[in-house]
Amino acid sequence: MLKIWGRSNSSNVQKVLWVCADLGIDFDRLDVGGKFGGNDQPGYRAMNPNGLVPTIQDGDLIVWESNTICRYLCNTRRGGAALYPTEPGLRSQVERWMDWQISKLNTPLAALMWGYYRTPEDKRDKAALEKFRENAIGLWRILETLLESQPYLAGDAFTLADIVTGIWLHRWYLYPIERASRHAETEGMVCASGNASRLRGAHRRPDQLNAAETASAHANVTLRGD
Ligand SMILES: N[C@@H](CCC(=O)N[C@@H](CS)C(=O)NCC(=O)O)C(=O)O
Repeated sequence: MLKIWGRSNSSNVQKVLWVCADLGIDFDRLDVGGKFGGNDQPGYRAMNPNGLVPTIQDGDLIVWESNTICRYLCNTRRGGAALYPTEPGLRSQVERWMDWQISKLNTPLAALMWGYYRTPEDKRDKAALEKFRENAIGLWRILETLLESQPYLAGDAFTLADIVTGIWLHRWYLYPIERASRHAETEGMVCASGNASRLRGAHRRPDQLNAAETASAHANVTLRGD
């Protein structure tokens, strides 16, 4: 059986759990990282030298890096091509948003999380947090603009692109910040558009989750542990 190391309140673990839920993959998950620790142990480091979660084991194979794990699961499990199309052109549309999530979106969204949930109020760098907030709004606006003309990030169907950005969109709506830009048009795009809420809503699919992990993508999506 597939083994997953990683606490379920980690954004990167949640991507993997979401894929498992959608594809009906059974797994054993071990709480590692955050308050559970274990990721600094030599045994864990031997699997994943970064000491980060998630890591998976499938047979003899160890895989780390959450987006890579998501692609691997889609490549090896029945039904995976729906989330990760095999046609090269369509696949590129999924992969570009997965790369974009890691290279662009992750930076301000993670910084806001650390700034608000890992930093005491009197130690927060308010100017930096404001910059990250504005940066994030600009990035969401890119998605909003795309979603004006198509239902999902890679086109007509829900894919890994929506999953890896969706976990951050969910958090974005939990942050104690003003999500609207100072500009009415950005406010309209980021906050009022049904597209944002559709993508956000995609995260809330408890019917798709197995009983053991319902909490991971639903009630147990907490910011503090990330
Ligand atoms: N690029 C890596 C990042 C992994 C990562 O940063 N994981 C965080 C949790 S979201 C982590 O392991 N933090 C240390 C901990 O939980 O103890 C991936 O996508 O898998």
